[in-house]
Amino acid sequence: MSVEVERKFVSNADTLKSLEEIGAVCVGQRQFRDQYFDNPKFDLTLRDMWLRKRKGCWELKCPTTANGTEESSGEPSKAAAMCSRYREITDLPEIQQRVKEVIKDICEDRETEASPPQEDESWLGKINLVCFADFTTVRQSFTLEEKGVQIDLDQADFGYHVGEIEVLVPEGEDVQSALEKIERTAGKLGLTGDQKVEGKMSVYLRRNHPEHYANLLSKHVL
Ligand code: V4E
Repeated sequence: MSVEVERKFVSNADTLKSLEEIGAVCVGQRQFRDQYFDNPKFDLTLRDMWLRKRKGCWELKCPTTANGTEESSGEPSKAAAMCSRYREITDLPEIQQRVKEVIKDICEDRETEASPPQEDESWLGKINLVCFADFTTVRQSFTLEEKGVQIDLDQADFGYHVGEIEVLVPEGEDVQSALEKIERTAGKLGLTGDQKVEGKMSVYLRRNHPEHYANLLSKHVL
């Protein structure tokens, strides 16, 4: 398990030039389809839990609390405020267990606990999980000399472009150095704004599920 720390930024026609200027190296371009799942009441996403299938693999992103020096120093730094951090779980049995813990709270009459973790998709139906978002992204990825920093430029098939600076932190390690790496990279790229930039999902939900989008906004999930 690891914690993904990332800062999104507006990517435009000048971004590739800026990346070249700071010595970023393109390590490839790939295309993937993301399918996100939740029950009809959106019990997962209302808890800021994001279950998705990408290239045949399941991933669950869950909130994590800020840790390390940023917390002990009181007010979060600007770097911390601009970044999101999520625990990423990729082990299917653990994903199923965590999802069922949440859904079980709400649908206690459903027989999910006795089922062994399954590789097939019947577990989705048993807890009423349906696909609520389905889109494809073309992603160009870049690395920097700064160890562990990846920059992705995403172009979603519904017409939204976004960049992200990302550092993966092994579970239990301090996120502070990841925040510093991201802040340094943002500085090199000349990202001066202090407004959080919308992710693909946010834009997708605003267009396709406006009521749920408003609900997530009101609960400060987005
Ligand atoms: C919406 C959301 C999550 C789902 C994944 O979103 P995102 O990180 O934008 O997707 P992607 O394709 O870049 O994933 P990656 O390839 O990096 O794993 S996870 C958390 N959220 C909520 C959220 C938020 N509240 N604020 C921001 C800036 N982003 C996401």
